[in-house]
Amino acid sequence: MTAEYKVHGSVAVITLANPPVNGLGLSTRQGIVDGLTRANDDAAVTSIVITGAGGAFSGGADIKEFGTDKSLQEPNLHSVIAAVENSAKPVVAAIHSVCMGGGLELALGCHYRIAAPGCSVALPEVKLGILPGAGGTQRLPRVVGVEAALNMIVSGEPVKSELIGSIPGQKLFDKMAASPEALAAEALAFAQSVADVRPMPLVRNLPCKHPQGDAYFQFARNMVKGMSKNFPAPAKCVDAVEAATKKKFADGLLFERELFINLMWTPESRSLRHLFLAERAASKIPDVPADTPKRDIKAVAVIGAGTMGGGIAMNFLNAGIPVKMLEMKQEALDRGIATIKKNYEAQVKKGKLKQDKYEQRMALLSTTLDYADLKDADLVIEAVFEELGVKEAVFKQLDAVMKPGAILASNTSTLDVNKIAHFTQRPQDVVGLHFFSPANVMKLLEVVRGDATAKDVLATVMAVAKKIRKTAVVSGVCDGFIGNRMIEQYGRQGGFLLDEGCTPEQVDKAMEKFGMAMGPFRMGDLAGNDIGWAIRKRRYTEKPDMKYSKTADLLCEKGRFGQKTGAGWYDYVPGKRDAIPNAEVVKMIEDHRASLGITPRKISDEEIVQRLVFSLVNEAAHILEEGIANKASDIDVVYIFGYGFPVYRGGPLNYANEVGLFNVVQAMNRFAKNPLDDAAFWKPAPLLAKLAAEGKTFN
Ligand code: 3H9
Repeated sequence: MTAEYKVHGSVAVITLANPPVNGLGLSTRQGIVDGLTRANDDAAVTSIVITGAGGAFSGGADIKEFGTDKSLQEPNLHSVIAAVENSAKPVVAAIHSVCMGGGLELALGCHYRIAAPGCSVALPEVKLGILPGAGGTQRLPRVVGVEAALNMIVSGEPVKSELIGSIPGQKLFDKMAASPEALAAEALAFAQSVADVRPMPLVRNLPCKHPQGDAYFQFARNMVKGMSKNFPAPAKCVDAVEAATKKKFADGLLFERELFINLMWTPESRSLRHLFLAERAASKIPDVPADTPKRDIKAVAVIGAGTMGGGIAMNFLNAGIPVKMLEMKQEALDRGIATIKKNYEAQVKKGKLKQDKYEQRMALLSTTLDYADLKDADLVIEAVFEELGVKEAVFKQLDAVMKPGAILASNTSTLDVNKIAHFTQRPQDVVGLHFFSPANVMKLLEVVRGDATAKDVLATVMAVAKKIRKTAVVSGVCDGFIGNRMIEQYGRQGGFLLDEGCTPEQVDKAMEKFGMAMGPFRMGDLAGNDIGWAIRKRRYTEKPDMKYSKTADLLCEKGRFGQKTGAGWYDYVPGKRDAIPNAEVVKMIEDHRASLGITPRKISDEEIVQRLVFSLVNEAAHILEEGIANKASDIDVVYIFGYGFPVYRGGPLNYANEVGLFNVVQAMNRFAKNPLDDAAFWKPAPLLAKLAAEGKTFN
């Protein structure tokens, strides 16, 4: 049982004890009901306190139980809350640290609530694509008012307990404890003080009205329209709260339940729940246990003050970690510092950063032209030109000056981290830290594990990633690692689609309608088409049999490298990022197509999306099979946080699971028959073929 029962004098205390956040899983729910029964049966007990062990009152329903039989098994959360409400002795919730979702709903079912300051209070279900399903939409408006409740339910954002406690007339908290430490004793005293009060108060009996009813909810619906384009939950939250103001409590509860169950089965909710767990699972490396010792990272050095180096440095400055930047020339350092300042000043101007914080961050930044000055850094990240010879020179110097035990990281996006490691005498201390541009904004960090990388180095960089608020995913060494290796196939399909009859605009629009932040051609223009060109040139000699459309090369021969040259697949006006279709580019594509003797055909959006997304899926299956990625969900995390894959589709592999792997393989077999495509590529990866044949999914 994951709930403890103890009696202190006349008060029974039920303590939720289901780490890490006291999720309300079956055994915890059972524990609460058992505790209530015991307390009610014990004549010496006159009141009951429910609280949580460790760092939470409760984080809500157990997300890991969703979709399993346990989530439906009695006592479900409704029955638990009914047992609380029906207790013949008053029940007091003693809330602290985290009180979210089902945890808050449980507290709302209690007769009284006492809260410690500093507790994060939320109904965050909307972030999982659902709505509060155990009375939250019906009870919260009754205690904090309709507007505040709807705001909390639609945003899912936490509000601090002391803030709620300070709202005049609020009925969520009957009492605020003086401090988290004082909560337990104050809750016992409070429970004793209300032991004989009858009738016992229940939130369900409070009135729930909005003076401008219909007008307000119309306004609320308009407000959520924009945010809920691809998410069904926010609009349903409005419906549920409106029901609280219009229906009898019991009917409102039934209505909420129906909406909750329907949302639970939407692909959007499945995807968001998948992503919640995937993001947290990404930090776990199968052979690196959580208790692996970590090295202390108190000072960081960055080699290279270009866009990448500057962005990387900002991450550490933001986290309060001092950074020393090294460049070959003073002018390069000056330019780098100026860019960092410009970025911070833009944030100050927008009100996103306070002036004193900006100054504190800049004070943590120092510069040098001399490698010897880096000797005290605990972690050094190289962000120099992407060429093995250049990396070799840098790593040899680092090996000579860095103190023993320092971590030597490369920000390479394509080069062999094993080779880089062996430029030093300490390959165990070398790791890849592939930041995505702009490095101070993008959440993804690919941690590239070399053959020799020590486990404590991995454990350390994963912890550092958390500290600088990155979502880190471990990749083995291969060309392009996880993300760029997959994107190469995606780009290749984009090229074939142009040859067969599409315009860049048509492909981009189809992908953006699917939900990608940007279609492949707009993305190419943003990243720089010359980067892909350099890779293809390498491929033409490395893999002469690999088939590529030559259209992108023709574009690059015209110097149309993308936004940085004001022209790529599209035209760009200085200072703006809008992609303007260019007739010459379209003509260039048509001429090239004609030179190949291809008659253009009309290609559906569905085919565009399938070819592009399934190319990611097939390459991902190879990556998984080769052990480059530890798990399928890591690949989804890479694509969501690094490549603008739509959150509500949960990543390419989750999307493939939703489509059904059998259907994915069928589509690949169809694509393989297209003579203008690459039949060899479309042979389903063995892992994918096997899973499809067995009716399984990537999870
Ligand atoms: C709900 O309640 C439905 C009801 O309305 C109706 C039911 C009928 N369950 O984020 P962290 C785990 S829906 C299970 O890194 P932090 C998490 O997986 C639920 N596990 O820590 C991770 O595990 P691991 C509504 C949970 O300190 C560990 O805790 N509630 C749950 O940065 C640490 O997580 C939510 O949506 C859970 N509910 O933040 C709350 N929550 O160590 C979502 C967390 O194995 N949770 N875990 O990887 C959060 O917002 C944050 O996790 C929290 C802690 C603020 C609690």
